[in-house]
Amino acid sequence: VSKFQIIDSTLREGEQFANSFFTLDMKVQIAKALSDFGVDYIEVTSPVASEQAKTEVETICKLGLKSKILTHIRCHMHDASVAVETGVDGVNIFIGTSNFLRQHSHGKDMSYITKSAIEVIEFVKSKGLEVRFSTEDSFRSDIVDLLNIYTTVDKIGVQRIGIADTVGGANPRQVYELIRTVKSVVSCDIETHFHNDTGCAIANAYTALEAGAKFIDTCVLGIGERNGIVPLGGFMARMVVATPEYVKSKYNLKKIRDLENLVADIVSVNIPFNNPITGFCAFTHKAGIHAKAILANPSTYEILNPEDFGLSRYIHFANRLTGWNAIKSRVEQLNLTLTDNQIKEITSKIKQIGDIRPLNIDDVDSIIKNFHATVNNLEL
Ligand code: HCA
Ligand code: CU
Repeated sequence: VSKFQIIDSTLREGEQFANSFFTLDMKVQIAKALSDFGVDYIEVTSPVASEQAKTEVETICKLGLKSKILTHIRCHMHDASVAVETGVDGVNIFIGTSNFLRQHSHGKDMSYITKSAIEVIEFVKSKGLEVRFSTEDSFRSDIVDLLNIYTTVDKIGVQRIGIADTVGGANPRQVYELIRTVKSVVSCDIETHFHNDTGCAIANAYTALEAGAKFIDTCVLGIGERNGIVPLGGFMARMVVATPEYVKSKYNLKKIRDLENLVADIVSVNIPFNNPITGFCAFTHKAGIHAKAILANPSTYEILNPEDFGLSRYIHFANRLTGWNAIKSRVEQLNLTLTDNQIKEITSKIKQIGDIRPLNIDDVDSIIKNFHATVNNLEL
């Protein structure tokens, strides 16, 4: 899984998310934020999609970002001839190879697909640009068709071939097998694209790397067609555990929160409560047993360190599952002094009330302060 690279498609796949409406200025802001975070490639909507789309690709290419810029096109000479003039570093070509797509989408057979793939790839290469060739709906395509087309394009000399789970139905074991098989017949790198319809996108991306893929397509917050693809933040959570030095030295993890907030704002969604890293409770510990251990050593109940992302952990002490260690830490935060026995007494009061109704921080703070005032005979 080491030395993977990220191709972020927030500005292409992400534009296919139901809520997305990107102005040029928004696209520029997102592209800059992605580059600051450190994604290796940024994939942008095809310049033939509309007049504005063409301006967007050209403008983003002129920003001089650290990330390389790709545009995503159909396997057509016309699309390719427009794409190579935009200033991109490379072109991501795709075409549907499953029966579903051949019958209900473009209606072409494999020999036509192969012929046009060769023509388009050779043309893009002749312009000195990177080329990737991907089959859409790879997991429902015939394996013989896939291996034929991949070996053909590999011989012409593409940088990467792409494997796409367009409908999000693949599971990690299928991913491992397909990538292993393809890897055994090509010499170029393998890129993957996983939709998240069945909740396997991150797991599939990770397994793809284990099987020898090198490039993973992501989107900020996973936005894309339907419920989207591999989310950049969640994928980083997975990878920082798998390969901490590489991830921390290469990607600017402290920018994840701002990047997600930027995109969430632009597409008018909230960060999901259970989002890896940035969900509001991602580093909140609640049960007394957890709180005690976390206060002693955070790694007891944390696989991710919030500080790596510029975030902090939180002990949720205002509830009936709380324990006296959590309350003690709150007492210290309030700068009060009480004995352990006194704190245990307060804790049982809090638990009694917590059995009857939800508590908030203010409630608990008042209980602590009243108790403190009483034992010290102070006026509040
Ligand atoms: C689509 C295309 C695609 C392309 C993936 C790729 C997919 O919108 O249907 O270029 O590898 O999911 O198949 O996003
Ligand atoms: Cu897709």
